[in-house]
Amino acid sequence: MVRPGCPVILLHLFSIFIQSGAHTREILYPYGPNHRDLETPKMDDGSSPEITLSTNFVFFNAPYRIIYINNNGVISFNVQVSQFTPEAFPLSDSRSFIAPLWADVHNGIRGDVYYRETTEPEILERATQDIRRYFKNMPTFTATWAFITTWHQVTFYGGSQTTPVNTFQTVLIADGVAFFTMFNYGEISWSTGTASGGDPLTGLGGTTAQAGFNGGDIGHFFNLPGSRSNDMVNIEQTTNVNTPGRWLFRVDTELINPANGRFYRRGEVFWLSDQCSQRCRCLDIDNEVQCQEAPCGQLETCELQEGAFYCQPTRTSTCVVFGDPHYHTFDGFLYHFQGTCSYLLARPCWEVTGLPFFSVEAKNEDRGMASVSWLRDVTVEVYGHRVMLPKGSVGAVQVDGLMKTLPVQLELGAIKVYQSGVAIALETDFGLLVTYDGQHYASISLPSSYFNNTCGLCGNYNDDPADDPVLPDGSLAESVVELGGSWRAEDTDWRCTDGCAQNCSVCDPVTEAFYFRPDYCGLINKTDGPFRDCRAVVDPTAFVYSCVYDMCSNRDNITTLCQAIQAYALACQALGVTIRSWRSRTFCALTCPENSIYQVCTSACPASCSDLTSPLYCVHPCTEGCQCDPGHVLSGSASGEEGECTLRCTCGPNGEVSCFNSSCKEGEVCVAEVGLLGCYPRREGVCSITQNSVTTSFDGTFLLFPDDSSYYLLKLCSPVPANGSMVEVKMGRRFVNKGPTWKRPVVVTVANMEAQMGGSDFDIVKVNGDQ
Ligand SMILES: *[C@@H]1O[C@H](CO)[C@@H](O)[C@H](O)[C@H]1NC(C)=O
Ligand SMILES: *[C@@H]1O[C@H](CO)[C@@H](O)[C@H](O)[C@H]1NC(C)=O
Ligand SMILES: *[C@@H]1O[C@H](CO)[C@@H](O)[C@H](O)[C@H]1NC(C)=O
Ligand SMILES: *[C@@H]1O[C@H](CO)[C@@H](O)[C@H](O)[C@H]1NC(C)=O
Ligand SMILES: *[C@@H]1O[C@H](CO)[C@@H](O)[C@H](O)[C@H]1NC(C)=O
Ligand SMILES: *[C@@H]1O[C@H](CO)[C@@H](O)[C@H](O)[C@H]1NC(C)=O
Ligand SMILES: [Ca+2]
Repeated sequence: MVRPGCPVILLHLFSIFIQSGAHTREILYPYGPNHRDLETPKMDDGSSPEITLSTNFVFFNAPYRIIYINNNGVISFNVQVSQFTPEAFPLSDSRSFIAPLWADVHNGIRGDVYYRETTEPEILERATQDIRRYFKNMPTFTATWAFITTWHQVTFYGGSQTTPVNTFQTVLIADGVAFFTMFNYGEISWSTGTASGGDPLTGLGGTTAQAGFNGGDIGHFFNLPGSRSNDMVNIEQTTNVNTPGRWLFRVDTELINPANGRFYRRGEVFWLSDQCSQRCRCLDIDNEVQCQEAPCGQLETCELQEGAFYCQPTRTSTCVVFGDPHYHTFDGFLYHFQGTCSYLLARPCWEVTGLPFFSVEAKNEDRGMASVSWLRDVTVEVYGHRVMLPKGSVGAVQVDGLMKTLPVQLELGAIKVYQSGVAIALETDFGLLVTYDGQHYASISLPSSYFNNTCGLCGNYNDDPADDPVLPDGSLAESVVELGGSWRAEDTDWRCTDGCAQNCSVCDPVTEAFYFRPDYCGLINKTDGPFRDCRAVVDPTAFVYSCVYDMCSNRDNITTLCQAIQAYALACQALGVTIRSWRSRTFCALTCPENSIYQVCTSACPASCSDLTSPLYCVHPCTEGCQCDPGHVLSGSASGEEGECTLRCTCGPNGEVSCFNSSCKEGEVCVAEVGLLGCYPRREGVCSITQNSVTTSFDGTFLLFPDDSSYYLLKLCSPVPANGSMVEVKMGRRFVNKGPTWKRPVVVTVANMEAQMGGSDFDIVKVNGDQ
């Protein structure tokens, strides 16, 4: 059963400090029979007997004295854990435990699970040094107690003596006040037992291992990055303490403290050093980080935020296009332009190192009235991709010619496209934010790094509104038609025009005054209205006039009025201004899809099945729109299916997202046809021939053929089906006296067409006898 949404509680973080080649052995504390370790029973899902510790161990604020070592990669408090298929934390029951690698171990087949409580001086000394090294704020920490548990070369349920093994360790360390858990991952090569859907030979696939902490109530938990994904088998290459394979946490406090490690989300951009000289990006493959020399740009400052450095633009400016289009430039200049072609809204005018190129274009259309036009599609080009936000689109955009279901991430998260309130938002890692509501309202927000360097209908972004109506050659335009026409972009619509020059809107003074009333456009400007807190931030004048203009052009059309008011509401919210509820059941009501409800202030980066954590990191102010009901998150389409052929993800009833393999059927390939990705018949069977042999047939056989006959290489065996077409490929006979360049001809017949290749000139192809 496929559900449209899912509850959310996963943390999905990635660590940065990655080096290749983990030093497997060195990170493990000494263990085994030589160190007088005890062993758990060699059985499936077994556990140690109850162990009473010599001291309390404090975990999420609660002291525990009783622990169990469970074969399935779990150290539990007060109760045994024999569950073999891991679940994501937090669990809905009250079990509290520490899971270095929760998966279906079978040490009856292969491997040992060792444990010992210890106060050996050399162990305590090593633990002391490790904690001091990784927790720089605890220089006097002195370990007084440790408990070492080691899963040594254990294989999985359903495996054998020869199936892959995992070696990992948990060291509990304490000084009576502070309590730590260290995970040391040696060699991790399987993730799943066969009872959890794993492969019997590799131990991969299925419901993969989970690592982290479960506090026994819903509020306290921590999932290690990659948990319950195939990434778990690379966990020995990850760390939060700059030592591959090692993860260290202080666990006694309310929140799990991941040492001094700073997590970066996949795709996140940050700078190394307080000079911001190295620009880095966290890739979402292999937990890697890619860095390059790049200083901050103009009007950017290097700032420390939550332990990491970022080049922050000193400010951002927004250009808005709305209604039958009004253009409100980066510098605040307003004009009405009614062209119906494609126009450049903004791009950098010239190249500046460190400033990525982008361009935003809009295609306008007329909607039945020749004198006015409206936005149709907004197209953004960036990092070599072309993303089109089409008119009326909900939950999908076109990426490089293909329709994709939202959310979409490109270039490892450098470009993100997602639903944001009523609009689709496209955001890049350099701070460009383009939104379009699919109806009439688009905005382009650009950081000040592009100051005095933009071209297009959005102006030149130099804080001077007066010089915004400039032509590409730098001179001032004499009319909006001239201005608009000068920024025309390529357009296949031959009938488009640059709009009317004069008397575009016709409204007599009385009607105009009517629309200025506070129950019409005047609502925007009402001193005690829903936007009263915004008046000081965004000047309502231009929006009121635009609204009246639109109402005059679209006489009494309530949709037009709602859109004009919405434009002001969105402009206010984009700047973080609180607006009050202005829609009602009877006025401009917004209908929301199933399982969602209209909110005047909802996250601009709502959680989706592909990124459950986005609201936690959302830097954009809230926006009006449809908010998912509790327990639901956005997914591109109702089934939660991704726009790819290989992975189909569903949101399970307990909040887990499971992606299973639904690749195309045998004989089909995942390709795009007419913009839609899907499973289509494979055209990959290859038969290779030379002049005298079939080197590989479709099924891989080698065949020699004699020179003196002609052959069918391919021919339908059964009669041609009524709806199919005839196909035939023939190889001609060899003639010995034709010279060295002569090639045996190949004749291909499809339906009524015949093509012949070969003969004396290989470059010439004869079709139906003609060259
Ligand atoms: C903008 O750039 C132009 C040309 O590079 C320069 O002449 C002008 O002074 C700049 N304006 C501002 C406000 O920086
Ligand atoms: C525009 O309208 C005004 C008043 O209605 C009229 O006087 C003027 O001639 C019109 N201009 C054009 C170009 O139609
Ligand atoms: C907006 O309201 C103010 C104060 O009531 C008024 O002075 C101004 O003319 C109004 N502007 C518009 C465009 O209606
Ligand atoms: C109002 O304008 C919209 C386009 O913005 C159009 O779809 C709708 O049909 C119009 N409504 C009326 C009553 O004319
Ligand atoms: C999905 O199935 C295909 C074909 O059966 C296989 O080649 C591929 O490795 C599978 N992918 C995963 C992630 O299991
Ligand atoms: C051709 O017709 C057969 C039988 O009617 C049908 O099963 C098949 O899908 C059709 N193929 C195409 C390409 O339309
Ligand atoms: Ca300007």
